[in-house]
Amino acid sequence: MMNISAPVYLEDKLEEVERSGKLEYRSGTLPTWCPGCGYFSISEGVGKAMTELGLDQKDTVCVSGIGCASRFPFFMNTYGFHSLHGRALPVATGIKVANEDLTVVVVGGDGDAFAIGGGHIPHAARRNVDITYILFDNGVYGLTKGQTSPTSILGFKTTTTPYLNFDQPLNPLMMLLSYGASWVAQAYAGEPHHLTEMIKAAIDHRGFSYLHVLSPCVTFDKTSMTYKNLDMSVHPLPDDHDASDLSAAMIAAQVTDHRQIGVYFSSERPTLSDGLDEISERAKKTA
Ligand SMILES: Cc1ncc(C[n+]2csc(CCOP(=O)(O)OP(=O)(O)O)c2C)c(N)n1
Ligand code: SF4
Repeated sequence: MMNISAPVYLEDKLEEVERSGKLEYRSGTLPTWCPGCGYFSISEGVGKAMTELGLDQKDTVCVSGIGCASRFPFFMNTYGFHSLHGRALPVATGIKVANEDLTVVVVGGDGDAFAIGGGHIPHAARRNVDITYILFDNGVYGLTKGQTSPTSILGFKTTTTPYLNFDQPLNPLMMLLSYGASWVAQAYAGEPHHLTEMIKAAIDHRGFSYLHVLSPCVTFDKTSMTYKNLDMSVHPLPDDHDASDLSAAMIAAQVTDHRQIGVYFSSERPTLSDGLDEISERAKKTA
């Protein structure tokens, strides 16, 4: 006899998760992401990291631009700012400078960050704004239905590249390292425990922390950055990697035959707010 199991509705599942009390950072708004999207794993990781770090929801702000990834603040029970395409970092910088006590987490997709928003990243990084930038990299424009992005791999067939993508993808890790980001790491949505640890470390870092998360778009990419391909190509950074050595981090970031996850680089220096506080003290003395 055929065994027909009862359907599971997302609303029921969410209620069950909420009753468990494990995801206090999730809002009552149901995620609109496609079933299987890597973003579920990232959002769960952020919630877990915030819980484990004991962050107060009233002191936490999630900021985004536009795209599937950028819908994230709606699904979080923190303060949120769904801003303009590519403009999350200037908004987040303003929030942090206005109130240093806030924990500011910026999220966005590869298009939002490196296409329209590409001009803002070097400045947030070099000024060492004390915020965390979590980049949801699926190598494609998801929200606008599957065009290539600046991180699309060579040979990727999309609606905008019917004869295959021939544009060299950017190397975001190399870019962030050379922009002067004081903390740079990579994680994978298919490795949720490691991902959560990386998110915690990123938020804990004092200064500009950049976490690049590889995350499959199950709807518009059936061939390139899929779970199957990433499961095979993602490996941890070597045990002897020295995250205090910028040159070592840059060498690791240039590995192309597989994807390495872990902390590439970590260093400490004054933040933008430190600099502004100092200037303000000096100005008061000369006034
Ligand atoms: C000024 C402006 N230009 C273009 C768009 C159209 N648009 C919306 S989202 C998007 C790209 C989204 O891709 P990505 O940032 O990679 O995020 P994903 O949807 O994959 O998470 C584009 C081009 C827009 N909303 N505003
Ligand atoms: S279109 Fe892609 S990135 Fe957007 S929610 Fe669906 S699977 Fe995720």
